[in-house]
Amino acid sequence: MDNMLPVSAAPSAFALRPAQSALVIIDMQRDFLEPGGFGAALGNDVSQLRRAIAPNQRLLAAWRAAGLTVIHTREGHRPDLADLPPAKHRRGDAPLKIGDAGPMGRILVRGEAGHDIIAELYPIAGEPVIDKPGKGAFFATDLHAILQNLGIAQLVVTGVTTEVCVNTTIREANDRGYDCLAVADCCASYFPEFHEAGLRMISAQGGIFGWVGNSAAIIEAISQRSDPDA
Ligand code: TIU
Repeated sequence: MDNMLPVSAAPSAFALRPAQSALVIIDMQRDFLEPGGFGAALGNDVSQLRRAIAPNQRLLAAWRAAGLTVIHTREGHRPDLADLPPAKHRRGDAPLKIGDAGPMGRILVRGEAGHDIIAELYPIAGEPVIDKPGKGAFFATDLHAILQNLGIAQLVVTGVTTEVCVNTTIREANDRGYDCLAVADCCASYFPEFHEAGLRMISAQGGIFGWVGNSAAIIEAISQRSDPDA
């Protein structure tokens, strides 16, 4: 039986069981975090998201050092756009749409530079990367099967954006029976007020979708675990 590490969180302490938990880093892609990508094409200020990079680097380093499961996701589409719903394609009044050529290649298309994960958080060998066509990481992907095969029951969720892909993924995970801990300082939105509201929606009503905590508390907990004297 895996040891249980209490992590300070809202609405109550999260009972982290490291061997049954995965760090799920949502869509930390150049298309969302760097100028010229999908986020910017939608009219957003990408600098709002960049504050989450350093906290994610610290949490990812500690999580890897403890030997725990890491999963990355990327939002994007096939080069032929056959998996792009016309409704999603039409949405927004941006001059550049999904599939159009931008400064980092075709917007939100798999295999293009902008679709890939930022260098600061790049996956290493053995860390599954989930390519997803939607906002939620479970829709039309093999994430649930991968988590089941690994015996994962808890998700520690970070990434962008708080109210869109992070929230959608946590809601999907909640309905599939996972306990989710959203990491506030490792998530970000183009809209600070949506970031705050997106987190409150998770932990409100006694944790209707899960828990909200901070990276420092998680790092402290898992560092104690890897310390033989702790
Ligand atoms: N636009 C926006 O806030 N987000 C997305 O389109 N995708 C993700 O959140 N990854």
